Amino acid sequence: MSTLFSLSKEGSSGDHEGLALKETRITPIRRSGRRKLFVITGIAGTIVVVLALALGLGLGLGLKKTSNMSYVTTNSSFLLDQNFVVTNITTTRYYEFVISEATGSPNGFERTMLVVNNQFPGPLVEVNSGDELVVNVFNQLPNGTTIHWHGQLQNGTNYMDGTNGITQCPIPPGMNFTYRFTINPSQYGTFWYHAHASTQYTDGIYGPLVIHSPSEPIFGQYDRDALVILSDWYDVMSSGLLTQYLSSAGIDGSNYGGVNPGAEPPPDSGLINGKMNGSSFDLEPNLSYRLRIINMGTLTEFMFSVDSHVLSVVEADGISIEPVNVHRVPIHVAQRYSVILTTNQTAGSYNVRGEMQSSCYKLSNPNLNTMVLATMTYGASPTTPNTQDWSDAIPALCLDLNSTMIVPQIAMDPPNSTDVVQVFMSFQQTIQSGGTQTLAFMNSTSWLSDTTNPTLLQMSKAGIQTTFDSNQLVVVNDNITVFDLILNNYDDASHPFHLHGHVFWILGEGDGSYTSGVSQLSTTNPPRRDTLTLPGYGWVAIRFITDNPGLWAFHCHIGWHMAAGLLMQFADLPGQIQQLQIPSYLSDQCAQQGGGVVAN
Ligand SMILES: *[C@@H]1O[C@H](CO)[C@@H](O)[C@H](O)[C@H]1NC(C)=O
Ligand SMILES: *[C@@H]1O[C@H](CO)[C@@H](O)[C@H](O)[C@H]1NC(C)=O
Ligand SMILES: *[C@@H]1O[C@H](CO)[C@@H](O)[C@H](O)[C@H]1NC(C)=O
Ligand SMILES: *[C@@H]1O[C@H](CO)[C@@H](O)[C@H](O)[C@H]1NC(C)=O
Ligand SMILES: *[C@@H]1O[C@H](CO)[C@@H](O)[C@H](O)[C@H]1NC(C)=O
Ligand SMILES: *[C@@H]1O[C@H](CO)[C@@H](O)[C@H](O)[C@H]1NC(C)=O
Ligand SMILES: *[C@@H]1O[C@H](CO)[C@@H](O)[C@H](O)[C@H]1NC(C)=O
Ligand SMILES: *[C@@H]1O[C@H](CO)[C@@H](O)[C@H](O)[C@H]1NC(C)=O
Ligand SMILES: *[C@@H]1O[C@H](CO)[C@@H](O)[C@H](O)[C@H]1NC(C)=O
Ligand SMILES: *[C@@H]1O[C@H](CO)[C@@H](O)[C@H](O)[C@H]1NC(C)=O
Ligand SMILES: *[C@@H]1O[C@H](CO)[C@@H](O)[C@H](O)[C@H]1NC(C)=O
Ligand SMILES: *[C@@H]1O[C@H](CO)[C@@H](O)[C@H](O)[C@H]1NC(C)=O
Ligand SMILES: [Cu+2]
Repeated sequence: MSTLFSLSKEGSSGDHEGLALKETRITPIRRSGRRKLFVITGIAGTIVVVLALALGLGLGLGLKKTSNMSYVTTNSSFLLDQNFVVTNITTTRYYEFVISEATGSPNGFERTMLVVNNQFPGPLVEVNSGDELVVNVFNQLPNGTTIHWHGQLQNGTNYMDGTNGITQCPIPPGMNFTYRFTINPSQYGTFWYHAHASTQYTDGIYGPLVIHSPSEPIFGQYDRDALVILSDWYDVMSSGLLTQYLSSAGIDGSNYGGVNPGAEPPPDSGLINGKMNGSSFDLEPNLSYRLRIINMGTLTEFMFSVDSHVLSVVEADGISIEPVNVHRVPIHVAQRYSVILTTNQTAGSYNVRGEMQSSCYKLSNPNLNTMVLATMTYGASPTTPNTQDWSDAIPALCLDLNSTMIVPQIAMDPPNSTDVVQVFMSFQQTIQSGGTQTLAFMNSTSWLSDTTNPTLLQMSKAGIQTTFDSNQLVVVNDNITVFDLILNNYDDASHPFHLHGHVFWILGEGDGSYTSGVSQLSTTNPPRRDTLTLPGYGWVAIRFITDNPGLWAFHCHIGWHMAAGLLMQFADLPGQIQQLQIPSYLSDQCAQQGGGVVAN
């Protein structure tokens, strides 16, 4: 079966006969030749998977202690340095990243982790808008890896986007890749970086990227900066869980109330700044703090709050917004919000809460404590807080902060669209030799990375290419196009979608399927961001301009879903791709791939 994309010129009629809602999930479709690594046969294959997991646990509990792997460190403070000079005079900032395995126990359970510079979360990268950023990544893992700079426009440097199979090949073990790019002068706010190969970031390869600017509308309107990194956490390596997730039987449901092929592994814990229930924010009284909240998790939407403190939301994904007061902020995977918190209540200690929205999972984990706590203290010695949570109910909708609350301070109406792309995402059972497998689809394509010939290199060699192998859905358009992208969800769960290399406008969202001319769209200063949540059995309409030459992933940021294929690509201005200054070591590393190992 081959799925080749050619640009649909007729625009969207909004209808999609034959794809009835709720029926798609179980439509079996026949595919072959995919994911041989994960194809298992009958009972024997299941035993192999189970044994592999048991072995993994054994290693985790026993052998590891005798190895000479170093122990991860976690910073005790996540306050930003007040002496960082925010300026529009640009400079070059150098970082060295060593990616390696290490032993750690963020939730009290010791395991092998994958980390940057032996730190978890990874080191802070702090720059001004317009700075050049140089990060040499030295891969000391036994597997290939890449580092993606989430939300960076990478205008003219698509090859520094760090996306396995799209903009580069995995950095081979023992090799370096130097990421060098200019932070777009128009960008500031809260970002992050993470591994973009298979589900590696789930094991710990992630950290914050803060971009300052005197031009940021909220610059100078608060006293101090602090990071709040939320993540979900597993007791075992993600690679084993991924093999189970993509297997015929699915995740071993015995711990979770039954077998459910296609259901994501639910996490074992949640973390705030790399710790379960142990982080502390030691603040000064009577100051305003900008809390930069980043969800670096793999599956979980969090509801963030601080007892007795109203939060004023001022940033969403790097865009300053009109301040809006809330008690709680919902934040899905890969999203960021900044909130201003004023330390003007009674001196003492307060609970900081990251409540995991486990109702969004397909499988529940009875051992998961969904209320992740940290302690905020000012004007007193820290004690265990006995403060009360806000009493307002949390809607179990698994949705974003209401769009009506996201009003960009720098108002910008989008230009009129010149083209429409409609896409349907679904999970479908596929038939493989000897079993079935639940994969994720954008239209009829389930993505599989080409780790030896990324689509960017294909295009840089071939010029304007419009046909790709059957695992790539690529929208190619050689003119600057203003796209309306309509994404319809045939799954009951919501999905946080991220578009690389662009900031998009959110024109609308709703239940059911989008209907042209009926579904409400807004083009008056709509929210702009880089990651949004597509509602379960719903739709979103976003608008963006294809003025950034290169290949850009558009994918669900739930690690399991991307690895199951929930990714498509946009090729902007392919006529300019051959002019990109792709470093020769990028293609050299493609020639050095081991071959055969499928690593989405
Ligand atoms: C840089 O910032 C200074 C002071 O904040 C301002 O006067 C100047 O116009 C800015 N320069 C540019 C190029 O933006
Ligand atoms: C952790 O602490 C070290 C040393 O104080 C500092 O260099 C680094 O930037 C800190 N990392 C984060 C994420 O704050
Ligand atoms: C390397 O990849 C293999 C195959 O996916 C996996 O079994 C193994 O756990 C990975 N190792 C690390 C350290 O990620
Ligand atoms: C990779 O980078 C590290 C740190 O800069 C350096 O020590 C090492 O020699 C480099 N390795 C290779 C293969 O270039
Ligand atoms: C959090 O940690 C404190 C101190 O170690 C402990 O008393 C408390 O029971 C823990 N709470 C949870 C929910 O784990
Ligand atoms: C605390 O600060 C917030 C935000 O500035 C303000 O709305 C509130 O009234 C203040 N409360 C007290 C007790 O001063
Ligand atoms: C904050 O300032 C007010 C008024 O200046 C003062 O009464 C109060 O004690 C201060 N709060 C703390 C915790 O120091
Ligand atoms: C968002 O807010 C608007 C205006 O308050 C309201 O009409 C709408 O129902 C809200 N949407 C959701 C999903 O809560
Ligand atoms: C954009 O579309 C609107 C509504 O269709 C139309 O009134 C307007 O003239 C268009 N603007 C431009 C610049 O084409
Ligand atoms: C996805 O499928 C729909 C319905 O068949 C079609 O209209 C649309 O053009 C397809 N989108 C892409 C990007 O191929
Ligand atoms: C790009 O635009 C030009 C002029 O409007 C048109 O002739 C050409 O067909 C367009 N190319 C594509 C690939 O749409
Ligand atoms: C990228 O740079 C080109 C050329 O300077 C410019 O026309 C385009 O608008 C830029 N795109 C973005 C997303 O910054
Ligand atoms: Cu998803």
